[in-house]
Amino acid sequence: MKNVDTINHVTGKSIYVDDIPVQTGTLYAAVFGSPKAHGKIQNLNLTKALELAGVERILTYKDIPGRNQIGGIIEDEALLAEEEVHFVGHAIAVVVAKNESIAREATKLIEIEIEELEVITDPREAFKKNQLLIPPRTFKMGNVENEWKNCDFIFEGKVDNGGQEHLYIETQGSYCYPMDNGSIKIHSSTQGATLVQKMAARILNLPMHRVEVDVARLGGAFGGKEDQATPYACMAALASYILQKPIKIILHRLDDMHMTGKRHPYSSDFKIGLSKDLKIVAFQTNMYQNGGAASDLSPAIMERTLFHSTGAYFIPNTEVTVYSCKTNLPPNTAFRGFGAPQGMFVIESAIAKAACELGISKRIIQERNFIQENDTFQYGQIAKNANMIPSYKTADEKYHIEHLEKEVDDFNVNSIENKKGMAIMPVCFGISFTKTPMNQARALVHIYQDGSVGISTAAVEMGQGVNTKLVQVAAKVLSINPDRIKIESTNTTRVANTSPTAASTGADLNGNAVKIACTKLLERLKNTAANMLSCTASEVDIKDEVILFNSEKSDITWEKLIETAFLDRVCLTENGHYATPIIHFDKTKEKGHPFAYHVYGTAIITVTLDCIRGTYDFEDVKIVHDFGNSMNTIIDNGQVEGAVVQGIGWATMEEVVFAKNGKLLSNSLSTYKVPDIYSVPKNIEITPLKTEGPELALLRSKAIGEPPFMYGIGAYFAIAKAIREFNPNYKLDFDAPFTPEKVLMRLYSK
Ligand code: LUZ
Ligand code: MOS
Repeated sequence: MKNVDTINHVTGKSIYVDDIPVQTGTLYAAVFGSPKAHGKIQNLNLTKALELAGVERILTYKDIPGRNQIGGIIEDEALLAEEEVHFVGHAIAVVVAKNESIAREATKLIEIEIEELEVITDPREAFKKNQLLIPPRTFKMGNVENEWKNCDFIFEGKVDNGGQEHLYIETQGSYCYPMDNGSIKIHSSTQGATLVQKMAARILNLPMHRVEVDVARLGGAFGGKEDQATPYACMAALASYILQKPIKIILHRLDDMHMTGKRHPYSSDFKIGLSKDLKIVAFQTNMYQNGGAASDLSPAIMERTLFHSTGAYFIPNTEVTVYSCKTNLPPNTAFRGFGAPQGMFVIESAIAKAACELGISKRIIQERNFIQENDTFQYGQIAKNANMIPSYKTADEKYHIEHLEKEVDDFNVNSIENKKGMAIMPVCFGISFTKTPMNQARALVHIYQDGSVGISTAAVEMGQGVNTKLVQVAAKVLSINPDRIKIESTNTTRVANTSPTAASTGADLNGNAVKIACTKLLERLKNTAANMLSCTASEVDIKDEVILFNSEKSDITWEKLIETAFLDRVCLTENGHYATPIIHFDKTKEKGHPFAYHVYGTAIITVTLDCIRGTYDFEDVKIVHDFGNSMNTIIDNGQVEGAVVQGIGWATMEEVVFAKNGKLLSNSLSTYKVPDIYSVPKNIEITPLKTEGPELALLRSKAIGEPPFMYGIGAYFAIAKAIREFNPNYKLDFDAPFTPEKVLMRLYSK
């Protein structure tokens, strides 16, 4: 089934926040952000800005009727700065004006004096000064200290990874207007409608039932709108509530780039010990997470880094510590993978270092250490249906890995200016929010009198195709034509207390809620059909919109059934509630069973370097991916392709650069390079691993959003390999992204 939104998207008919027809009297807001990364506000002079014709009002923290606090996990983030600013772009005031350009113009007329304080942008420096957002956490298994002496080889090293700009096509935005009874309605480009509702209620000192949040769809999010759509929705809500006017705020791309947080850069130290037969015996790492100026989602991201710090491997002795460091950057936030890519980059680097020192292929060490059935993850969960080795074996059978390696070697023998490199990237990613209570969802299903169906859930459609999957579930359970089903906007008055659409769980959680609601409706409708046919409910069924009696077609159609049920006063509405069973986690022991299941896969990435220029081409990515029993191969393949390209972008070309004074230098699309159609691998071949799929996945179709992102990490090691082919003196180092500049330096390093 094709994505239900495709035609509206490509014909420009889909409505995003900025497309909502505005009410008469709508005003526009723009944010005044701090020009300095750290300091005390000595004086804020709004006079000139207020004098600009068309400016209606400028709001500061003093105008907030409730609490000036939007921190979700830790309450350490003000909506509008009070005495101090902590990063460049830190919101201080909201200008409200007759139109957008006046509002923006006025922000430039605001005068501010800031007594500057020391600026820290580096997480290790923050750590040295004891600037931590939260206490560190450690996961361990076995006993690392005892085991070093039993290792035949020990290697140590340092690993750095950069940030990543989300670059959703639709920037952060909100449209908000007052309703009667002192209520407000907020349209927000958020992944988490309830998060916006809760924070706006807090800011305005309203009960949550006075705040309605509606999300039609997002123009991309990638995690960037899990938490960071909230401030802009709250600013619109604040202005709307105070002025009693409709308010629109849409961030300019350049403001969005410098005000919002990104993927977390990490700097890490590792120590890895191996036995003679290349089994990893012990692994120890300290990771310094660059959290930015406030906690935001950093504690949860830290947690997922810990969970995935051993990658796709079983390591009997581990000790992994993450420090969440406070720096003067915008608070870093959720981004596809959510800390897992950073963790996996470290273990892959450690293996690469060992391989390089031992003079063997990295693949040999990878192969010997993959996690297997019944192995214990360092967080206590036992690996079940562990598809790592099956995915690798399938890749080997289909693509003949040694043969591919030989092809690369042959090419390199005969080529001087160009060198090829190949790398294997295994993925094992846990599905479920790591915070167990978040793994719940609800669906509200209405069947209307004409037999059409309207469904509301907590899921936010952001291009990932979740609405299509929800349609498929309802169509399958009710056995009706998908055209009869419409997915409504995500709205807090229809579905309350939602988890954000995140953690790759959107389809599993909300789809299962839809399945539960539709199943209940089906049972009820079978009773109606049984009455109509004067038989028992167990004798009837619905197939392709026709009622079956003892498996034979009757003359009762879906429409007739619904009409009769309505006249019989049968309830045609149902609510489904789903909470992932089995999962639990004990933070005091750092052990439990946090994930419903894992997604596995193997990618083989090949690169060709231009050794004169340092540029590269990824011509070929071959993937064996564990989809389970994919319910929609068009959508799922699209997610794999997009994720791989985004992952390669993070590992190679996307370089977020801040100056020492905390100013973002890669602040536009001319200085921040993302993969374009020319840098996308020419061939991305995706082979589904043949499995049944787990029961806890929606219709046994595994979560797809994030896992394939991490295949992109292989790009780094493919490049490293190719550089060594040209320059044998190059000792591997681990400092992503591997930009052409860095590649060129290493091609000629001594
Ligand atoms: N968001 C979140 C996530 O709040 N918790 C998670 O575990 C998570 N994992 C991946 C992406 N977003
Ligand atoms: Mo996310 S990184 O919002 O799943």
